[in-house]
Amino acid sequence: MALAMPVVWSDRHRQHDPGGEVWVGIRIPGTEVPERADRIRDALTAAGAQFFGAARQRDDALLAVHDRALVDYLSTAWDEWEQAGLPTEPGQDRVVPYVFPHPGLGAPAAMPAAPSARAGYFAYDTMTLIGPGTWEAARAAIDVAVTAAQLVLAGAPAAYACCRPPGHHATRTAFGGSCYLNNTAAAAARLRSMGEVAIIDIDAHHGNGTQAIFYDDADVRVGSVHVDPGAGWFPHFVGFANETRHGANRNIPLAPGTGDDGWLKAIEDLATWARPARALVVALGVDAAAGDPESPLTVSAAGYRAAGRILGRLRLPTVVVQEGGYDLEAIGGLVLEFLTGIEEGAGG
Ligand code: SP5
Ligand code: ZN
Repeated sequence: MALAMPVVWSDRHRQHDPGGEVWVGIRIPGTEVPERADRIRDALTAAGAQFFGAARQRDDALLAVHDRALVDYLSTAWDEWEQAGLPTEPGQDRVVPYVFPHPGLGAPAAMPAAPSARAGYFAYDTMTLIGPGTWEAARAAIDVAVTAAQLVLAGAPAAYACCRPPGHHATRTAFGGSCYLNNTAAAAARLRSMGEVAIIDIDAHHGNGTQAIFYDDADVRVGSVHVDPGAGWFPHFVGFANETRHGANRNIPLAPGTGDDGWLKAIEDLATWARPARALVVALGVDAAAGDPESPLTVSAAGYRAAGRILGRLRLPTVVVQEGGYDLEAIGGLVLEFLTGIEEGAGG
C-alpha cells in the first residue's frame, strides 16, 4: 500500500553544500551532503508518496525558537565573509570559526567586529560550515517543517517534513552539529495551539538544541534516545540522563553497539512518557542504523519499522521531521520503514 501521509519538500535544500567539515583542524569530506535528501525523496516516490511544496513561512516561525541575533547573523554570514575577502586571503571558501567566547574568558563576551571572530560568537563547533546558499536552504528547511505542522493542524493525522540541513543541534542562540536552524523545534512551536506537545528525538545523537530551546518551557516535553555522550560521542558536553528539568526532559543514553532491543525499549519508555501530550513531533534521524558512518548504534531496518509502530500507536497528531542519517544507500529505505510503521501503528 502506498504511503498515505503527505511529504513536504523544498528543492532549495540543494543550495546548501557545506563542502566538508573542519574536524581537529583538518578539512575533511562531510557526510551531510545534498544527495541525502534526494535519496530519501526517491525512496518515498517509489513508494507512491504524495509530495507537497513547502509554503513560505513568516519570520515568526523562526523567531519562536531562535534569537533575532542568530537569525540576522546566519542570513548575512556568507556575505560578510566574502566582503571581508576571506575566500581569497587566506583562501577559505566557507565560513569557519576560529575563536569562541569560552566561559573561561571570565567576562561577558562582546560581539566581535571581525567577521572571522563573529563566526565563533554564534557557532559552537568548527564542523558546521556556511557557504553561499546555506541561509536559503536552512530557511527553506524551516518552511518544510512548519508546513508539515500546518498540514497536521489542518487535520492530517501525520505529515513528514523531508528537510535538510538538519536542525536538532541548533539552540536558540547558537548553531553547530551540521545544524543552523532548528526545524523540529519550529514544528513543535507551531503545534502548541493543540495543547501540550511532546518531542521524541530518535536521531543517534542527542538533540541538544531542541532540549535547550524548550528547557524552561512547561508546555513542550522533550525526550531523546541517543548514543551516550559520555562514551565519547557528539555532542559530548550534554545529553545525560540527569538533565531532567523536573520530568519534562528525558534523556536515554545508550552504550555504543546497542541494537534493536535496547533502542526499542528506550522508545517504548519515551512513548509512555509522552502519552499526556496532545501532539507529537518525531525528530527522525536514521543514523542509529547499523552501517551509518556517524554513529556506533546498530539498529536494523526492522527496528525502524517497529519504532514507527510504537510511536504510531500513540495516535497523536504527528509531525515527523528529518534529522540525520548518512548512509546514502540505506537512508531512503530506513525513512520509508519508519513512516510505514507510523501508519501501521496508528491504524492497527
Ligand atoms: C544531525 C546530526 O546527525 N548531526 C550529527 C553531527 C555529528 N557530527 C559529529 C562529527 C564528529 C567528527 N566526525 C569526524 C569523523 C572522522 N572520521
Ligand atoms: Zn545524528
